[in-house]
This record gives sequence, structure tokens and C-alpha cells, in this order.
Amino acid sequence: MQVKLNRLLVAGLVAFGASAMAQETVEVRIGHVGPTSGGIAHLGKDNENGARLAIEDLNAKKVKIGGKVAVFKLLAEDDAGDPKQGTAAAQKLVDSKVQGVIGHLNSGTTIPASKVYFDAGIPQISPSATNPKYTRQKFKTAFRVVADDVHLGGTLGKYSVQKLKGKSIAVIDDRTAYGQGVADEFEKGVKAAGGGIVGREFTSDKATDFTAILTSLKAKNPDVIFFGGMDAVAGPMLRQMKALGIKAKLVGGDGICTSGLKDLAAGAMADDQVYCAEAGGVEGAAKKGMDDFRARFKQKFNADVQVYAPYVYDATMVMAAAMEKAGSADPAKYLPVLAATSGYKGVTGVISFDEKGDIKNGALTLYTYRDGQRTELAVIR
Ligand code: ABU
Repeated sequence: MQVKLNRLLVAGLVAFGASAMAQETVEVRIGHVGPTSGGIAHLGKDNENGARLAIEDLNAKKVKIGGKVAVFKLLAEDDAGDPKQGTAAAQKLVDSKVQGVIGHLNSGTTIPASKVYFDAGIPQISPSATNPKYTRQKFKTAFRVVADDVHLGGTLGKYSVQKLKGKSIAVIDDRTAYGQGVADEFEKGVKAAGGGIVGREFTSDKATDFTAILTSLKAKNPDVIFFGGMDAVAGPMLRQMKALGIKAKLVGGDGICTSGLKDLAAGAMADDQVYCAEAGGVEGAAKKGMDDFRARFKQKFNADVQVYAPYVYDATMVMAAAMEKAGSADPAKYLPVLAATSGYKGVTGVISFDEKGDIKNGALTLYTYRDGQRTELAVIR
């Protein structure tokens, strides 16, 4: 009888120990949206891979939310860079009960989608949409971890006059929320620095033939042409500039500032001909974190970072940190903690949000291209 009782006691203790060791888990659904099809699919995939890496790291760390081990799940959607598909993707994520969204990539999709997330009370962090309107709609759910087009376009405008010594500056934009907005800010920056604009033309984000607008600008003999748009358009534009004998420098924002521009330009990009700025950046000792991220990314995906994967990674990590600190992945509970983010040390630098949801003290990194490689010139605040 005593032996039987002892056996039962031991079995009970083993069962108790096993259940105590098996930790309770909670699933956390994070949405990601970018254009993984269409002309800038290479940029959408770059962003999505940044999110995948973050989710993998979070799950490996066994982050605890409210005492339970969080199992992060990525729900990735494609918006093809199209505003209508952007809102459809946003609604799909809301219907799938995501607890937060990282995206979208383009301003033209991020801005209309932000209303869908705001109405559903779901926090959204864009890692790359730079149109200022995104965070000026008074949507308390909208956040951004990069500088905006006022900073980006204005700085490039001044740089074109003061450093590139542009005397005859022309502007082209692709009529998207990003392209037109950054080009307008560039113009303001040129004028503020005492420069003048000799011509303004526009195209579209799907155009492939720029002969008419480039021929019109050639007659004005520009020494700098600013392009507000993405690399998929800037690459062929550089090829056609070369074919038409236009030797002007091409200046652009973050949308052209990619590792893929070299291939898109197919040999038509001379050294120190293209100048562009990423809407973020790190200096000094903080560079190591960014460099390590780029190396890990290359090893994992067998591809160089295009431009925004590190910012997607940080956006995902900042969201998860707010959930951890709030002890809840319930959007209503962690949203105020996310809004109060201050001094978060990411691979892209220190992230603190201002009252609009914008990054405080955002940086820009200026680049040119030499031998087709993006070559850093300066980090500007
Ligand atoms: N910031 C450049 C690319 C994304 C966008 O704002 O449309």
C-alpha cells in the first residue's frame, strides 16, 4: 500500500513539474504590407524580409507579454503600390485581427490605409512613407520611423545649390503622393538657398519613355535634374539621359536611393552623377549595428539591403517592445505605450516619437554612386 502511495506521489510531482515547465504562449499577429508585385517589387520584398527577420528574432528571444511567451506571426500582404489595393490589403489585415501593422511602403498607399487602421484602432508604423500628410491627420494610430519629405526635399534642394553648385536646376516628378510632394519640397529648398528652377515636368510611376520631357529640359541646359519618384523609373530615365547626351547630375530622394539603381540604370550612371538621400541614418559607434544588420540580411536572403529593410526591422521591434512593456498585445492597451516610445536603441539609431507619431531628430544619409555602388557622403540632422 505504502509503495503504491509513493509511486502516485512521484507521478504527481513529475506531472506538476512538466506543466510548470511548459510555458503558456500567446499568439501575436503582426501585419506587413508593401508592393511585392509590380515595378518596385524588389523594394517591397526588401521591406517584407526586414519584417521576417524581426519576427524570427522575436520568436527566438521568447519575448514575454503579460507573463506568457509571445509567438509572433507575420501576415504579409501585397498592395502593388496601388492606393486602392492598399486599402483593400489594410481591410484584409483588420479582418484577420492583426494587433499591429508595419507598412505600407509607399506614401500613396500608406495615407489612405491609415484611415482604415485608425478606424479599427490598430497601431501602424510606416518604415518608409515620407509624405508629411501621413502623420498630420491626427490619427493617434499612425507612426513613422524615418524623416519626412519636408526634411528630405528641403535638404536636397539646398544641397543642390550650395554643394553641387547647381545654377540651372530642373525638376521631374511622378505625380504620386511621394514624388510630387518631395519635388515640391525640393523646389522650396532650392529657392530658400537662392537658386532658381528652369523647368518642371512630370511623368508617372509606370512610365518607361521620357524622351519628350527630357528633350524639353535639354533645351534649358540643366546642370541638375531632380527626380521625385522611385528607382524603377529613375534607372530607365538615366539610360535615356545618356542616350540624349544630357550630362546633368540626377538628384533624388530615398525612392531612388537603392542598391538596385545600378542594375536599373544598366551602365548609364556615371560616377558622382547621382545624388540621393535615405530618410534615416547612423553615425559613429552606431554604424556597427547597421553594418551588422546588413551583413546578416545578406547572409540570410542572399541579397543586399535595398534601402528600408533595417527600418522595417526596427519598426517591428519597437512595436513588440511596446507590447512587452504594456504587458499586452491588445492594441488599446499597448498604443499609449508605443506613442510614449523614447530612446529605443535600434539598428537604425535611437527612436523616440513626437506628438504626431514622427521620429524625433530624424537623420538623412546622403549618398552618391561610384562604380555603381552607393557611397555614403554624410549624415545630416
Ligand atoms: N519615401 C520613398 C518611398 C516611399 C514613399 O514615401 O512613397
